[in-house]
Amino acid sequence: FHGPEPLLQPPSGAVKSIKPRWSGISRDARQRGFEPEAGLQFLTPRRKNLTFSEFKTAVAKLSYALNNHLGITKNDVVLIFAPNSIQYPICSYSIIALGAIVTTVNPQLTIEELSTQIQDSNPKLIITVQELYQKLENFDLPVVFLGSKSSRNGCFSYQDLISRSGSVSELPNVSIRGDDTAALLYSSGTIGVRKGVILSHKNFIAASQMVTSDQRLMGEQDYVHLCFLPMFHIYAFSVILYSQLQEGNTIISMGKFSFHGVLKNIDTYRVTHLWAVPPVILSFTKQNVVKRFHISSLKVIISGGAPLGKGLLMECTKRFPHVFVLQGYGMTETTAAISMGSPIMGHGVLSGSTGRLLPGIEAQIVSLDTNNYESLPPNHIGEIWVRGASMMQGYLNNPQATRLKIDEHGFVHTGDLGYFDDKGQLFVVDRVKDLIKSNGFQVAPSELEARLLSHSEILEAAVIPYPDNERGEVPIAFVVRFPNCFLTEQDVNRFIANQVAPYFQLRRVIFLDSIRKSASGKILKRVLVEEVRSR
Ligand code: AYL
Repeated sequence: FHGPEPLLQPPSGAVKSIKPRWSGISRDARQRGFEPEAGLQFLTPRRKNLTFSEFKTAVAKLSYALNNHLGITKNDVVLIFAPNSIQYPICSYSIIALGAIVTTVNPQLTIEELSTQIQDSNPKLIITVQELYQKLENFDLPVVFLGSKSSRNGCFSYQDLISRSGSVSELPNVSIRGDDTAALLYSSGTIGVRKGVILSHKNFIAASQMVTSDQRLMGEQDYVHLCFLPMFHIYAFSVILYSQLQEGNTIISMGKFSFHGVLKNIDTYRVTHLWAVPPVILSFTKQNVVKRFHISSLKVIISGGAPLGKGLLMECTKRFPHVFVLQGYGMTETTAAISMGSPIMGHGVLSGSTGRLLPGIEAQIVSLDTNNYESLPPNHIGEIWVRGASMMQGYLNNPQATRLKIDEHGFVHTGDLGYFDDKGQLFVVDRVKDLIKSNGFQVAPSELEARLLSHSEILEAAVIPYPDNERGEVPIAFVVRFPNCFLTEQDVNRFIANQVAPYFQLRRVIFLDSIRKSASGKILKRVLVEEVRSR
């Protein structure tokens, strides 16, 4: 299901809390011919754009219906199991406005994985689309379909619920405190079990203030953010939806990433900001930009979610010379962003760093070699620990995992390896657990992956450790070749051998048709470990 590609469009200062920037329709939107009809409109699933006041009314109507017709009240959990759409943020905020808790699910999860999340989070209601219903049939829970009709008995349709709310246009009057839970987002579980991350209202407020602080310095502008990243994931949920809507920016919702679709949307909607993950940057650098699209509106491309080699960043900058290509770093447990490059401050630009810490975040780099948690000076690599108002409240039903992640001083132990340079720019190297330890030396798989990707015949690459009796571990590589390329294992070995110390030469190269990635662009290393075992 990737339906039509709707968009959220802000005018009318209804949602603004600081100062109404939008009065009527924006200049830019007018030029683009998005002018909405006067007054509030009845929302139908086919409507393709929304003003801020229409958005607020839709949230008010849906919260009213969730409360009055489906009995959802404060602290109840509601699960959204759906692809990106214009209704996604409406549903999320309707739940949160009631003081209830939203939990989101990747539509690609299997029934078993879904079942684990349902047991853990105990939702009272599921919001989904017809196409995904098959996976939900065996759960005895009320269901709302995002659409105009519900084809099943005992289920409700979004449209029906909105209609039942009549003339309601104000948000529910519920007492909500900053520490109340707003969302339960599940960590990606690329290595271990997925855990429910408890995020409060205060966490989201802090995160969105941090992420948009830079835009405020840039002055009043009509920014347009493209959202093809999945809305169920913290990256899109916090950094794009929550933060940009509260800032009064336009969001263009895209169902699924395609290079062609992205260029077309940049052209049509004059997109200024594009949020991406490394595989997307990779596809930008390895495909030709289609000349017939006008992409001059694009100002910033931000990559995050997984390591991005400096080589790729440079390549992408060459492809889009008028654009700042930057990195952001964050995690679900920190309500997304910890650090981010800034075009105005000039940090993170072309350096390969993830920028400087966002305002209000403290960090230290802690030595891996000792057990006394020594804090390291600039240019020394260690584990990144962070603290601030956007740190999670803990993991749901898992006090032990919570204690391991957040210490008594409030520092989140990220499990990531990195360092600060002299200018305070944070470089994220890789995950501590993914490091390959060979003969007492350590190498980050991301470093070898970046070297492999610099080969003109290699489309995708991944490196994992492999047990070795003599050396402890050795690196092995998975490579996807460009179509019609006949690179051999020997060629790849030779290419790497010329660049690294002998103990980091590849023990084996396995050619694949594709490499599976998580929603946030992380290589699913456990899938690769199984792949090696099966050979
Ligand atoms: P989760 N470089 C290297 N690794 C990264 C980076 C980066 N720029 N960003 C995230 N990661 C890895 O919970 C890192 O291992 O959230 C981190 O612990 O799915 C893990 O991803 C967290 O994975 C933003 C805001 C990116 C958010 C995000 C992604 C949050 C991913 C940029 O500005």
